[in-house]
Amino acid sequence: MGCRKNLSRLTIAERVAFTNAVNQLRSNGGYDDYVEQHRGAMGHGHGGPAFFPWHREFLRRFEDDLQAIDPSVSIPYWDWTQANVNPAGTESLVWRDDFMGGPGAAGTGAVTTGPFASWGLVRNRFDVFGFPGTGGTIGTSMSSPDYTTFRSVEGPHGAAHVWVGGFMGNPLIAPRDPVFWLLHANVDRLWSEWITRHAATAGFQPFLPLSGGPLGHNLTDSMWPWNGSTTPFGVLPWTVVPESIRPADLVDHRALDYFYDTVDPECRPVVKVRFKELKDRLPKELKERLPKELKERLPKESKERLPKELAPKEVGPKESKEIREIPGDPFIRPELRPDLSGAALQFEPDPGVAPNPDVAALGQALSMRREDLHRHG
Ligand SMILES: [Cu+2]
Repeated sequence: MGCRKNLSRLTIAERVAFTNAVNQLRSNGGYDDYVEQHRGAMGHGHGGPAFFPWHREFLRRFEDDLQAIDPSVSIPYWDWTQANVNPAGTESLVWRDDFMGGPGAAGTGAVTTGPFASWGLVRNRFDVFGFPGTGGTIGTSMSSPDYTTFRSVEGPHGAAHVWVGGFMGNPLIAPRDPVFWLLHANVDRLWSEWITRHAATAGFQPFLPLSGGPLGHNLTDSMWPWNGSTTPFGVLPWTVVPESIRPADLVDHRALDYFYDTVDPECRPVVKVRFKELKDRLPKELKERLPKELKERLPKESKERLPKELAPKEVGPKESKEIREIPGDPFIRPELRPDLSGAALQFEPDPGVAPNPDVAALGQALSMRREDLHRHG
């Protein structure tokens, strides 16, 4: 799965990851095959109904190749109907050194900046704060539930190609400029948005015609180069096993396991507003739900879980009263208290025996102790 995001939402790390993967694919020799496929598909994937599904499959394969290099990468889209600048309006988010590089140089049109500076790209000398526009035309096409009307979006897409110019202005070599993928991700997003918007319309068809169109442009026609056909030329070696890829296989982008931030909930941008909503909503839900559960379940559970010997014993009023009634020393039960009566402590010296001074002293001490106890008893 991957989220195709508006390029203006990419982090610096995401920009770098994307351009790195594209550069690596080119170093691996896997990039130029795509340029060739596109060149061969002038009649197959352009100027007719198959324009949208053909490029969908084209992008999906390219994205697969990028993800084999870096699984975190998805193709960002360039919404060319609006300016893509930083909030202060001081920087372009497209034509910058850590992304697509700048416009072409005066005279030659050579692109000498950015991650693709060594590719020998050629572009117009456009204003990096400008943009192709065409949003009004696209909006009109999008509002119709009829595919034949919608697919006139191919026109504004062409205007964007021409605005970038250079390689991009020439359909035979347009994919040589990596901005091609960003422009076409936007075309693909528009198709997805249009389908989502009109899917509930009675009799809606995400693609037409079902039949009667030129070969390769009907719903269940297989499309070159993924059908093994050698017209206009064979696609070996990059597609070894002929496959039958038809427009019908491509009408649901979600089934192809990628998503758009403007269409799919999985991909919606997380912004501060959403966090604030969560913050406001959570305590409310807690009030509504959790206290009830706490009352009914949690205390009961904790009592049951407590070992028997640790469960608190109730102290009855009688027991506690008895403890308080013990006079004197509360730590000795009445029956165990020593007999401190006068008779028990009476000491009479033997008359036949000379008084032992120690015994006399002991008797004196005992008498004093007896008197002391009686006073406090
Ligand atoms: Cu194309």
